[in-house]
Parts: sequence; structure tokens; C-alpha cells
Amino acid sequence: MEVEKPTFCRICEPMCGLIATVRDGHLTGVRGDRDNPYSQGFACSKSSAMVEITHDPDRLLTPMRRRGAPGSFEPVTWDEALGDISARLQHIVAEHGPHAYASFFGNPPVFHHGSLLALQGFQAAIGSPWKYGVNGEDGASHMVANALLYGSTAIGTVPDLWRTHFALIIGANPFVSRGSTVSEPQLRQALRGIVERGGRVVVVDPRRTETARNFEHLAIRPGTDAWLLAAMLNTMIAEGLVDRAAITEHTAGFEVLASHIEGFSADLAAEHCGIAANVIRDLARDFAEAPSGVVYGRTGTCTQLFGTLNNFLQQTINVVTGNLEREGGANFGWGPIDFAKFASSAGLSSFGTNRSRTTGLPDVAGMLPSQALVPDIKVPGPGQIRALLTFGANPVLSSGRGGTELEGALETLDLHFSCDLYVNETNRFAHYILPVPTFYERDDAPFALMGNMLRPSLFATEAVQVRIGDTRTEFEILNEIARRMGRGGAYAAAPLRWLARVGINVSPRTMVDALIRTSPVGDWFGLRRTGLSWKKLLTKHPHGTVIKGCLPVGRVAAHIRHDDQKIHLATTEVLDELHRLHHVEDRSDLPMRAIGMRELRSQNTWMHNAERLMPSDRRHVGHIHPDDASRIGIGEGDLACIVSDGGEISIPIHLSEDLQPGTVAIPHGWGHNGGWQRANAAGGVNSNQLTAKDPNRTEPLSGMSVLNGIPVRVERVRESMQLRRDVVDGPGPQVDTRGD
Ligand SMILES: Nc1nc2c(c(=O)[nH]1)N[C@H]1C(S)=C(S)[C@@H](COP(=O)(O)OP(=O)(O)OC[C@H]3O[C@@H](n4cnc5c(=O)[nH]c(N)nc54)[C@H](O)[C@@H]3O)O[C@H]1N2
Ligand SMILES: Nc1nc2c(c(=O)[nH]1)N[C@H]1C(S)=C(S)[C@@H](COP(=O)(O)OP(=O)(O)OC[C@H]3O[C@@H](n4cnc5c(=O)[nH]c(N)nc54)[C@H](O)[C@@H]3O)O[C@H]1N2
Ligand code: SF4
Ligand SMILES: [Mo]
Repeated sequence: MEVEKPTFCRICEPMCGLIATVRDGHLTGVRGDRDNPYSQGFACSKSSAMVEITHDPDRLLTPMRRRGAPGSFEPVTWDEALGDISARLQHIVAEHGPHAYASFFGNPPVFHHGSLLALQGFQAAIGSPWKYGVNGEDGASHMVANALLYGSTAIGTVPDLWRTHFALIIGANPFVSRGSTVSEPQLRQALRGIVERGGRVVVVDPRRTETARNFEHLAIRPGTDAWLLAAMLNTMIAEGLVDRAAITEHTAGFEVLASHIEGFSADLAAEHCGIAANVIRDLARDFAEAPSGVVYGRTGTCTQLFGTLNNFLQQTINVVTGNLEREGGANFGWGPIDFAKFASSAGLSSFGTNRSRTTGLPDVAGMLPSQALVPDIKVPGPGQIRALLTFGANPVLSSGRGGTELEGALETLDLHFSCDLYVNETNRFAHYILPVPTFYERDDAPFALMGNMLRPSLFATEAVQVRIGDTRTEFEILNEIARRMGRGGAYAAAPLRWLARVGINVSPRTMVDALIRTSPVGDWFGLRRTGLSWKKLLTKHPHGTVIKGCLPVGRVAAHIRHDDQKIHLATTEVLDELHRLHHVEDRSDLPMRAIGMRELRSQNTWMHNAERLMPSDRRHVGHIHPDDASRIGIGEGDLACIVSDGGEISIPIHLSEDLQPGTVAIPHGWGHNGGWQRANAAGGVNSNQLTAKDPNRTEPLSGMSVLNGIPVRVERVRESMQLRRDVVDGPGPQVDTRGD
């Protein structure tokens, strides 16, 4: 029998509505759900690839115990695995204290309410402060800028793209990434709509990206965005284009900031950015004079040497042009569940209150940067990590300080256990890997990302595929370990741990349901008949429901967490960074700059085992401009050696006019060596070998890895290496330009 079930995708931030086809209990395919008022039928090929992953023979379907060398495992029962893990963890904590335990969580769990609640709960049950994550390769600098400006890492804005007249997109490629820190399945339409109604979309990027090709493109020299933004601000202030009323009402420190911005003239910026001074000035004028406008930046400006300053300047331009909390501006998110409030109460809005023991790098939003993990494991002393949980994470490939150094550190752990779908490059060093269901095999409702939606919506799903094999959810796993350790369960709230001790386990779904029911659109447990609950979402709104057609505006004061209720424009941290910007020197021995590049058919490190995304001829290639190539003496498909201060890689080169000369773009997440055979066979290299692996060379305020604008040298590889390439890589590179 064949049935169709509405559900939604949980791979990236739009969370597109899907229709799943299930034949005799077997999920056979998915397609975009046209009846979903939020996503309106949009879905990309990755949701279908996820069906392949759900049925992937390489996926783990039973608990695995390490036997011998890294990557070699044998199946064990859940009872054996959980029994041994809890006994060993109990012993480690008894002997060395709760600080000997740490978790490292990755990107996929962000899409699962149960994972987030379980991880937080388990952390509390153990009592350890150490929680690491990929925030230091993603958005920590954005959050720090928010903390400096608004007073909390949990407060942030989303770009009101449906109504804006001017979108300045800097360091983001939403046509490929599908948008980040903003959830909108109809993002392409939202952007196209700006131009259709006479507005402008300007994309600042060293590469003429898939997004840039559709709009106006300004090619920038990698890592110099702070110069561009500071010079824009300078022009706006000098020419009186700022909104004085908004500045007086909502900000503190404007005059001090203005005096520090004086040195950043458009002429000077032009030398750094490679963008002509008159273009910078015109951009500043046009943006400030537009009826509404928003600067929207993402990982391209976050993961730089001046990531926090970039984010500060992006936001400050929005603020001083009067575009904060205005139709078409930068608006604080809104969701029925106030996740920012939840995050604050759960200790997830921290900044620098729980620094890394050895490096002093700060926690941001409750997360320590991955750059601190190696020394925090290896350096002896109180609080040294001896037991690690890797939770839907693959830092050996994804962290700026991954690779062999992290591999070596992982091998020294007394206990390493992991919750994952696969043996990946990181948990191949674990003592146990505990297999979990894919999202098609579990229920969900949007939770953490709810406040980023441009059209706030609600939906929920049951599992559409019965669980294959012998997997357990992240909550079932951590709750059971906590129980066996005599700590009740994996709950952040002590009363819930007490209840668990007497056998009453509140499920994550019940917790999120309670948040929905007591929200402004909730049914208040029957008090409001028309209100929503998880069950009503399933029965009355199986295709989801749009709660607000657009973002609310005019709520500035309600979102400022500083005591004086003002947006702080002149904190010492920011002024120091402006000073530092004046003093960065170029490296003549490393004249080019490396940047990252997300590909449509990759999702960080983890979807390369699906044939749909990884056909046998797909290759990992670096992209450079033909002028650079001829100067270096390399041609299409030739192997080049890319050298940075952090390391070096060899990679075949694709020549592309899309690249700003002097730039090399390298996709991340390749170079596999896990239990995923197709991914392993695809070859490629870990681009993070080029990342600086030194806490002193991270972004100073957030501890972020510098992944964009890395000074490098690109060299021809010797003849013998070229010969090897033919054997290793087969035919020349097939470039990923497919759109869908
Ligand atoms: N050089 C460079 N490095 C980068 C980036 C970059 O742009 N350039 N980007 C950074 C960014 S933004 C991010 S977010 C990180 C991502 O870094 P990570 O989160 O470390 O890596 P992922 O590839 O997202 O996948 C992590 C693991 O989650 C598993 N997984 C998938 N679904 C589930 C699930 O439902 N439950 C569980 N338990 N596990 C699951 C996958 O099998 C995989 O092994 O990479 C960062 N690294
Ligand atoms: N297909 C696909 N989609 C994804 C992911 C994926 O791996 N694959 N990952 C997901 C995740 S975890 C995240 S966090 C989001 C990220 O979402 P985005 O940030 O939108 O993703 P990117 O494509 O990395 O965009 C960064 C852009 O910055 C540019 N850039 C690099 N250096 C500089 C610079 O110095 N200055 C400027 N101005 N631009 C620069 C790059 O060329 C690139 O176009 O994407 C999500 N969506
Ligand atoms: S854009 Fe693709 S991967 Fe992302 S949520 Fe939508 S269907 Fe899933
Ligand atoms: Mo990310």
C-alpha cells in the first residue's frame, strides 16, 4: 500500500515542507509540498538524497564498540554499550569531577528539539560546564557583535527581505546555502521581488556567486570587509546621511564611534578592498537614501580575522540609517516560542563567562570554540577533558583545529562516545558509536530556528518511516545513560530529574508542546479553543500554518538587554578592533587569499555518501582566476599545492572567471576516511588543513577560526605528483554548477 504523508525537511534552515511517499512502510521518495503555505512547494534535491541516506547500507543501525585501530568496530547490544559507557563515565566523574566530561555538538542536532533538550539536560545532569561546538566556524562573531550592541548573544536580527528596497548581501550566498540565520523557503523569490519592485540587491563577494550572478555584484578582496563597511559608515556620517532621531532615541556612544571611523576614508578602503572609492561612496549614499534597506552578512564575513567587527559594522549601518525594526529593515526575529528568552533562561546567552581552561577562548551562547578542544584535552591539570561525547559533529573535518592534531588528542581520551548516523572522520576514534534515527524516522517541530522565519510559521511532523534497524533517539540514549549513572535523567531542570528518578520521564515532545500551547498562539490547554498544540498542528494543519505574513516592527526597546536600554556603539572591544584594523600587514610570501565555497550538492561534511549528490565523476576542486593560473603556470585540472601558515593541501584546479584575481576558493567538508564508502572514494582534501591552529590567531573577540581571507601561496605541483593525480583522481574535475 502506498501513502503520502506531509512532513518537513531538517537539513538546512528553510525547513521546507515535503510530501513523503511511503510504500508498505518503506519511504520511497519526497517532493516539495505545494499545499504548504510556508514553503509553497519549494524543496531541493538534498531532501531526496536524505531518503537515500535513510536507506544507506553504510549507515549505522546497531550500537558499535571500537575494536582495535580507529574506524574498526564491532556490533554490541544497547545494554552492553550503555552499561559500559555509564559505568566508565561515572568512574571518570567520581575520580576527576564533572569537569572531566565535555560534549561537542555539531550542526544537524540544531534542527532537532529532542537533541537540543537532551544535550542540555545531560550536561546539567553531569554538572560539567564544558560544551564545545562549531559555533566558532559559523556564527560566534555575529553573536558577540549582538552581545556588544544589544546586550545578549541570543538577540539578533533577520533581514526583512520581503519589504526592503535595498538588500546589501555581504559574505552570504543564499542561492546555494538557502539562507542562514534567516529561514525562508521562498528566499529567491523574496530577493527577486526587491528588484521587481524597483529596489536593489547588491552582493559583495570575492566570487561572482550563484546569488551575485542574479543581482549586482561587487567583487571584494577577501578579508577586507571591515574596511568597506567602515568606509561606508564614514561616508554616511560625513555626508549627514544618518538618521539622527533613531541615533538619539536608541543608541549610546555614536559620537565616539564617529571619531574612530574618521580614519577609514573611502580612498584608503579602496586600496584594501579593491573596490573603487567612488563606488564605495555611492553604495553608502544609495543605501542610506533608500526608503528602507538592510545589510545582511553571514559566514563569509563571520569567519574572518575581523568577524566581530564586520558584524558590528553591518548592524551599526542598519541602526544608524534608521533601518532597525522598520518595514524592510533589520528586524529582531519573532516566533510563537520566544527562543531568545528560552536561551537566556537555559544559560545559552553567555559570552565569556566560562572560558576555555587552557586557551582562555570565550564561550559564546553557551558554546566553547572548537579551537580550544585540542589543548583542553591534552594539557594536564584540573578540568582536563577525559570523557567526550561527540554529538552529530565531525570536528576532525569541520573544525579549524581538526585534522591530525585533533585525531591525536581524541586517541588519548579515557572515554569517547558518539551519537551519529555514520562512522565519520571524528567518531572513528570513539570507543562507542550509538546510532540514531534520521529525521524521517522521528517527530519534530521547529524550535531553535523558529525566531528566524521571515513569515513566522508553525508545523509539526510524526516520523514518516518506521525506524530501521536498532536505533535510539538522542534523548533516549542520554536519558538512559543519566539514569544508569544515578542522576535521574537528561533534564536541565532539577525537578524533572527528580521526577525521572521515580520513573516519570517527560519527553522532549511534551516539553515543546507545552511551549507551543502556552505561546501567544497556543490553546492554553483548552482555555483557548482556536489555539494550537502539537496535536492540532498534526490534525488541523498537516501542511503547516503561517502565523504572521511578515515580521513585526517598532520593538527596539523591548529587545535591548543593556541596563541603559541603549544600543552600545562605542564599546572598548570595538574601538580596539578598529585600531587593529589599521595595523594589519600583508604577507608578501603568501600573496593570495583562500576562501571557502559551499556547493549545492554538499552539506558540510555529511551528505557525500548519497549517489544523487555524489555521482562517481564529482570531484573536489579549488577555483582560481585564469590570470592567476597562467601566472603560476597551471591549467584546467592541474594539481596545485596551496600553502598557508597553518598547513598545505594539494588539489586539482578549476579555472573560473568568477573568482576575484588573487583568490582561491576551496569547498570544505571533503577528504573522507570514515564508514561512508562513496564519500571515501570521492577523494578530496580537508580544506581546514589551511586554517591557523593557534588560539592567538583566532578572531580575538569570539575565538572563531579564520576560514576566509587566509593568506596563501599557490604553487605548481611537481611532475611526479601530476602523474599520481591521474591515478588517484581519474578524469579531470567535474565542476558543481548545477542549479535546482
Ligand atoms: N573550512 C570551513 N570549515 C567549516 C565551514 C566552512 O565554511 N569552511 N563551515 C562551518 C559550519 S557553518 C558548520 S555548521 C560546521 C558543521 O560541522 P559539523 O556539525 O561538525 O559537521 P556536519 O558535517 O554538519 O555533520 C556532523 C555529523 O552529524 C551527523 N548527523 C546528521 N544527522 C544527524 C542527526 O539527526 N543526529 C545526529 N546525532 N547526527 C546526525 C552526520 O552523520 C555527521 O557525522 O562546519 C564548519 N566548518
Ligand atoms: N548546499 C549547502 N547549503 C548549506 C550548507 C552547505 O554546506 N551546503 N551549510 C549550511 C550551514 S551550516 C550554514 S552556516 C550556511 C551558511 O550560509 P552562507 O553564509 O550563505 O553560505 P556560504 O555559501 O558559505 O556563503 C559565504 C559567502 O561568503 C563569501 N566570502 C568568502 N570570503 C569572503 C570575504 O572575505 N568577504 C565577503 N564579502 N565574502 C566572502 C563566499 O564566497 C560565499 O559566497 O549554509 C547552510 N546551507
Ligand atoms: S533547502 Fe533543501 S535541504 Fe534545505 S530544508 Fe529545503 S529541502 Fe531541505
Ligand atoms: Mo553552519
